[in-house]
Amino acid sequence: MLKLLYAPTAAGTKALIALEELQVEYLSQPINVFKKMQFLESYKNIIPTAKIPALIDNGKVIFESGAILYYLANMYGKLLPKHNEAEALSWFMWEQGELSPKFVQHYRAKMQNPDNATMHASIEGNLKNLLATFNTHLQGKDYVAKEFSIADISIYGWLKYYVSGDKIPNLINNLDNVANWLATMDNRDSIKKLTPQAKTFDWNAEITEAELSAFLNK
Ligand SMILES: N[C@@H](CCC(=O)N[C@@H](CS)C(=O)NCC(=O)O)C(=O)O
Repeated sequence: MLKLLYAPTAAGTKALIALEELQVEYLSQPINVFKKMQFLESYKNIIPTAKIPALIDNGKVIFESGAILYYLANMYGKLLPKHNEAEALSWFMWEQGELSPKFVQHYRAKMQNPDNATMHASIEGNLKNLLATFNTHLQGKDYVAKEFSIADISIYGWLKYYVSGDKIPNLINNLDNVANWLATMDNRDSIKKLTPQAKTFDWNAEITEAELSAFLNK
C-alpha cells in the first residue's frame, strides 16, 4: 500500500489533495517539521532532502511534491487529462519552477530578514506579477487546463496558504479570476474533507526513531 509522510503545509497539502482526489487507500505518517522530525536518521536515510512530503510505493521513494503528483497521475491515469496534457503540464511546471520558489523566497525573507522591507517589497512585486499572468490565463476557465488536474493541485498549495493567512496584503486584489478559482477549489470534496484535518493537526507531536522505523517497515 502507498505510504505518505507528510505535514499539512503548502507542499504537504499537494500530496494529500491528490490522494484524496484519487480516493485510494494509503497509510500516512505525520512528520512534524516544526519539531524537526524530518531530521530523524531513518527519515534522512531514505529522503535525501530531509523535507516533506514523501511517498513510498512498494519500496520506491518519491520526494518533491511535484514528482509525487506526476507519479500518482501516471500511476492511476487520472489528474492529467490526455487532451489537455500540454496545457496542464505547462502550468504545473510553471508552479514548480516559477511560483513556488518565489513563495519560498518570500517565506524565508520574512524569517531571516524580517526588517528588510525593500527585499520583501521586491519579492511581493514579483509574486503579484506572476499571479496577474495566472489571472489572465484563468479568464473563462473553471480549472487551469479546463479539466481539474495536477496543475490545479500544485498551484493551490502555496497560494491558499498565503491568501487565507493574509501573508501579503492585497496579494490577489483585483485578480477576480484567481479568487473565483480558489473558491472553486475550496469547494471540491477532497479539499473540504482535508481542511478540518489540517486545522487539527498536532503541531506539538513528536515521534521516535522506533515509531518511524515501524511505519517504514509496515
Ligand atoms: N520543493 C519541495 C519543498 C518541500 C518543502 O520545503 N517542504 C517543507 C514543508 S512545506 C519542509 O519539509 N520543511 C522542512 C525543512 O525545510 O527542514 C516540494 O515541493 O516538495
